[in-house]
Amino acid sequence: MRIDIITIFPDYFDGPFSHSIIKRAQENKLVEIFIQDLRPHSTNKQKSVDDYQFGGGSGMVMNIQPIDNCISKLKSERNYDEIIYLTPDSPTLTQNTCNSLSSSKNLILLCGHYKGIDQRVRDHLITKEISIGDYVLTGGELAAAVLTDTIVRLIPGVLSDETSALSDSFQDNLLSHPIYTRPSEYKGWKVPEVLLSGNSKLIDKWREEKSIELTKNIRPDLLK
Ligand code: 6GU
Repeated sequence: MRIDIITIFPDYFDGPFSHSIIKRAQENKLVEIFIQDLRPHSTNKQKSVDDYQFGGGSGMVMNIQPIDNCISKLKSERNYDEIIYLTPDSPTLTQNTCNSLSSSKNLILLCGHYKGIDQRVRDHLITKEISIGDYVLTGGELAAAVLTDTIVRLIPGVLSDETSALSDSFQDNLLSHPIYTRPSEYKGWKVPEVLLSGNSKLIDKWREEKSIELTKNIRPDLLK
């Protein structure tokens, strides 16, 4: 898979993809992540990428020209499965969306900024819009990093234990059961007896019951 992230803050991504599983996925050529700096695509002298809103109102709006230029160049080089704009005023990301995006070959992620983006970008250049939750971030970069992480970990071969993505919270609309490791007792706090029993049938039953109980208490909306 190839992911191109279009941003006005290319340095932002020095951190998120340089560690642990996502770093190894790139080293193993399971994914290539390219950070595309938007500003050089601006054709004006100041290399500006935003302007005032028609009709008045506070906040700057990202121009269509540099974005169109950047997306057009990328599209001339390969076909993209989706061109995604990260913005809070759009459908919320779910594990289902992550699952289906994880079989893409090429993706573009566009990070929004300022007040927003010229609507014509959304109408004519973008194929999918995603929010990562009902709260507002200062920009789309963090959301793009979140989306990239959720997708990359689902690419076959990225997680060492193939089953571990399948047992994630949300894959079956249930939260994960509690997990423990040694010691079996710490400061008098004990690990549930059943997990030490060696009886895998009982353990599976306990885990399923705990998953359902936790989901009922914490995320009843998932059970509907
Ligand atoms: Cl995708 N962008 C911003 N700026 N804020 C968000 C978001 C995206 N998703 C949730 N909040």
